[in-house]
Amino acid sequence: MKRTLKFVALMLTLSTGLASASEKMSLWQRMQPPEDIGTYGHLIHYLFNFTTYLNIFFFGLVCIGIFGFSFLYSAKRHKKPLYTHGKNKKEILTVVGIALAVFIIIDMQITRISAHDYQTVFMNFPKGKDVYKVEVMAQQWMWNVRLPGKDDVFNTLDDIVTNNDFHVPVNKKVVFQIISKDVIHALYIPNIRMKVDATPGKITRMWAEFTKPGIYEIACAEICGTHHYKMRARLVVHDAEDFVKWQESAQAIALTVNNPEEPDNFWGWQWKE
Ligand SMILES: [Cu+2]
Repeated sequence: MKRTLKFVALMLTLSTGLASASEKMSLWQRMQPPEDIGTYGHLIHYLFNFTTYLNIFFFGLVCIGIFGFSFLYSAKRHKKPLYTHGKNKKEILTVVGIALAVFIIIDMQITRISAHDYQTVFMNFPKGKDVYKVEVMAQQWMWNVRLPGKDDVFNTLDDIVTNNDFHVPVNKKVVFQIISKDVIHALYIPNIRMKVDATPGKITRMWAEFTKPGIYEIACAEICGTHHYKMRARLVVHDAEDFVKWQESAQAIALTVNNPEEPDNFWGWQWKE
């Protein structure tokens, strides 16, 4: 009895605690995806919604079929069962017709949209001097972030290196080149609806343009070991003025801490255009 009371008391404390933590947001708000701050987040959003709504629609249709036919053809209404094997021409044509229509109108449409976005946007990497380059090395359990510094060349003494801390300018094309030191991780930025695997021995890439200054979250989206959860990182999107200030201070620190005697600190690579 005492134990039960204790349990109820604990549950009550927990539930009130949870309630106060989420007071500011309604259930509906909490169910929404994080704010989209990428120029192409809407493309992924669209495809995701398209498939979700279609699934809901077909789920409803199947439910209506199952429960509707069970009701219409129950033993009460149909004493004598009707056996059909769906072998006549009309039945076969109906089934094949519906299957083909679903495949052409829905599946091929989804494939067409995603292939188009993939080719024209996500794999169409910006190049040149205006690109803001970031090298990322994932490891158990941390994100190492490297910026080329003033000389725009990686693995030199003026590189800015941070841990679990990403800094990018607003409204600029940002390219991430990613690698892993140990196991497979995945760089996930929910606010732009993008993620890409970090694989040992192979550089993967992702690019984006952030449209709103602020502080956002980065996560590892691949179970990578005991402390996988620790790979929660911070993404700071700076406005133009703020960015210059941050860059100057980070550059100054980098020049004092980068030690040429420690080759382990120079894990970067030559940028792959
Ligand atoms: Cu990880």
